[in-house]
Amino acid sequence: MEGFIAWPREFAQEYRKAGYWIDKTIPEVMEESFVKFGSRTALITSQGTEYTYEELGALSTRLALHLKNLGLSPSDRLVLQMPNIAEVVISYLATLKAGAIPIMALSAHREAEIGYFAELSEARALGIAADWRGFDYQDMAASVQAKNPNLKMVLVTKGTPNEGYHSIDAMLQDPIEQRVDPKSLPRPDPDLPAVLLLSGGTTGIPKLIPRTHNDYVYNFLRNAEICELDENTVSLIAIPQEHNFALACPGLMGVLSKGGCEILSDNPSPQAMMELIERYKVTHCVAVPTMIVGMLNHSQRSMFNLSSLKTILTGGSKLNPEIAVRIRPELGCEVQQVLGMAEGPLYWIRLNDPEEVKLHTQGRPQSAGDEFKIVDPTTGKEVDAGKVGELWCRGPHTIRGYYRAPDHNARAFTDNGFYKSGDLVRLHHSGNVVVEGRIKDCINRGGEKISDEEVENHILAHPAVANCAYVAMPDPVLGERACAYVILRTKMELTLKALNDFLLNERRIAKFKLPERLEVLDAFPLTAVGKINKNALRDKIAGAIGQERCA
Ligand code: OOB
Repeated sequence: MEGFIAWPREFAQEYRKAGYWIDKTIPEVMEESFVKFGSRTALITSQGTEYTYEELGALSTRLALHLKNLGLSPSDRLVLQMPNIAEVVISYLATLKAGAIPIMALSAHREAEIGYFAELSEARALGIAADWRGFDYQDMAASVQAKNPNLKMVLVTKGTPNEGYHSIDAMLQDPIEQRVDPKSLPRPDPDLPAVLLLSGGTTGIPKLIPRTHNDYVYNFLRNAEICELDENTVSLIAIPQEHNFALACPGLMGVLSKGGCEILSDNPSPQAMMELIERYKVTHCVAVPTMIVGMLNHSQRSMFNLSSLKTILTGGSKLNPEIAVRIRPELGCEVQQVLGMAEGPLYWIRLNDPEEVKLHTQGRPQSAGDEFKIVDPTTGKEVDAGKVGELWCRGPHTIRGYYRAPDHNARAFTDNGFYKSGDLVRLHHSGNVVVEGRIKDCINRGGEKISDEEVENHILAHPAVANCAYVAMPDPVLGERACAYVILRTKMELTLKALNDFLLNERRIAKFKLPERLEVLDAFPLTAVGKINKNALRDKIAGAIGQERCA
């Protein structure tokens, strides 16, 4: 596939020999579960819909046949953008069954992001919910289509489709499998991309991450083992289903591979999460640290029966040890940390690790086939044991390159295929890594990653702005929020509201990327080589916030 970088042959051979790659496609592995666990409940949504394994299997095959009928061909890209509703799961599985490649967008994305993914991937289809939380996704689809003639097919759920668009709900009602043989669905090559994930943590504009059937199947099967999932697992997912953590770490597919049940919720508030934990006797809760803090500090926590909870799986941003120690005494369950990346690397705590390791480190590689180094990013030489350096990773579930991004790949990967994560870590004496910071220019807003450069480009388009720097400021709830430093053009004025109105209405970017503070300067501090000194700006805003809190 053009724009996709495969693992070198000798590595592929080794990964097969070691049994990591089993040459099954994602639909094949899922189908085994649909047959094996037939009448068990596979999925319950916070909107109250429930599906058995059999039903999920049958409905996703039905929709796949309809997609094929509409002209979706093997390897076509489909941008999947839905909130946490059952249709996101069914459409994801159906896209794979049709041999097409879903691009896992977030429902928070807007025209800027969706248009960019559609253009970069030359997507043929877009799957959306008609409108959700007051936003009209069909309007957005029309604008994206106007600029992307490849985007022929818009598939719509939860509402009446506009003219020329197709109703997913109607297709799910129409038993096409009685007319078209499901065996006519294609079988993709397991060495080729199955899914395109979005990069969270990279420097620069967002990238698309090709995950192959072989690498992604291994990813979720291995994660399901590490998290000790089984048929009795009830897993609550209230982060976006399209996120790698929710999809495959072990996520939806890990739970389904073991016969468990996923509770999919579109409400990430601590109250809603605790209600669902009690109602469905949730055993495994997937949460970014902000959600854990929310549950721990919720004033009515004692009103909920959380006794079913065995483990909270957490990652996406750093869990402070002070929070980690409160989890067992206050929530009555274990915490299992993961340092994960959509690019593939996964460092997991194991459930039988000593307390010190569980609470103070972010884990070790999921696989014996994973290699990692902690290096001085300027020289590429490994740092002394226990010292902080950049984490570089290579292995059977770590990509060798972003999709259609040759220039960036030359910077983000070493010549021998290590992915330069941009995360600063140190090796704990137990062999686990501890995250100490990062060198990549992005903001981690409660686990949601935002690229500085992407938003800076939008801010620079504002007529009042001469120059800008978008930097992280510390936040007690989300860990970080974004602050925009700007230099204004002569005689111009700008308020945060005016800037954000511009970003939302003119540039049409996702709301979670909006700066939450605006600072106007006459000049920026510069580094020795004349670049904007972002570290100095980050220190400046952190200092200002610290002082305001004390005042
Ligand atoms: C997960 O994936 P992404 O791609 O959204 O973000 C990756 C970045 C990492 O490079 C790191 O900077 C940060 O998120 N991160 C953590 C962390 N887990 C991820 N930082 C500190 N502590 C952790 N435990 O965020 C992701 C993917 C799969 C599973 C879980 C999270």
